[in-house]
Amino acid sequence: MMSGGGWKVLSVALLAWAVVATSATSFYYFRSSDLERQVTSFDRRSAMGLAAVVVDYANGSKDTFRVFFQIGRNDSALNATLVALGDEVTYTYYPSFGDVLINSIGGVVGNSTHFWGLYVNGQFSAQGAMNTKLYDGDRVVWNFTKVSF
Ligand code: B12
Repeated sequence: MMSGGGWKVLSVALLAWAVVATSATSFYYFRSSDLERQVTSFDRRSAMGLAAVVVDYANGSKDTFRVFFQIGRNDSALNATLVALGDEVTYTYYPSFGDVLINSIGGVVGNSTHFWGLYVNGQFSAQGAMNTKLYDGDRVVWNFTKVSF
């Protein structure tokens, strides 16, 4: 048979245990969802993509390169082109567009009749190479295209 004092001690101990257990549970719950969020965003940031960069000189000569890039980091068509071709590419930055115009590839310079047209997955890009974002599996084609205007 427990005395009145004994019950009191037991109740206080149980109450203290309930408070500690509840605080610990919520602490670990929030900690784990925070970690989960960090892991998911790390995955998203570090996801890799693979693109093909094709240079079509429109004279029967074509070069193809495979370029890895990091989604959300260096995923522009310009970056893939520079990784593939390095200093074989020259370009001019236009602040008004916040983009670049590719002037020459492999020593072949755009002129009044031909320019280096940018295509992604067969579509003529509506923006320059810097603002054209790539996704895994994309195919970038630089085609020495006849000016039609
Ligand atoms: C002429 C022209 C071209 C010519 C420029 C050279 C020349 N011989 O004149 C050529 C054919 C090379 C060209 C190419 C492209 N062009 Co262009 N072009 C134009 C156009 C019709 C007129 C520009 C112009 O003469 N302005 C008058 C002069 C006085 O101003 P300027 O600032 O000095 O003009 C220069 C720049 O516009 C620059 N330029 C031309 N096109 C582009 C594209 C980009 C991304 C940049 C950074 C600069 C640039 O070249 C001009 C002459 O030096 C404009 C449409 C328009 N109405 O503005 C589209 C325009 C500027 N072009 C455009 C695009 C998308 C391209 C391409 C990326 C298309 C492609 N998928 O290949 C390519 C560039 C690819 C590469 N090699 O990097 C877009 C730009 C959209 C954007 N906000 O980024 C525009 C606005 C057309 C449109 N509405 O879609 N283009």
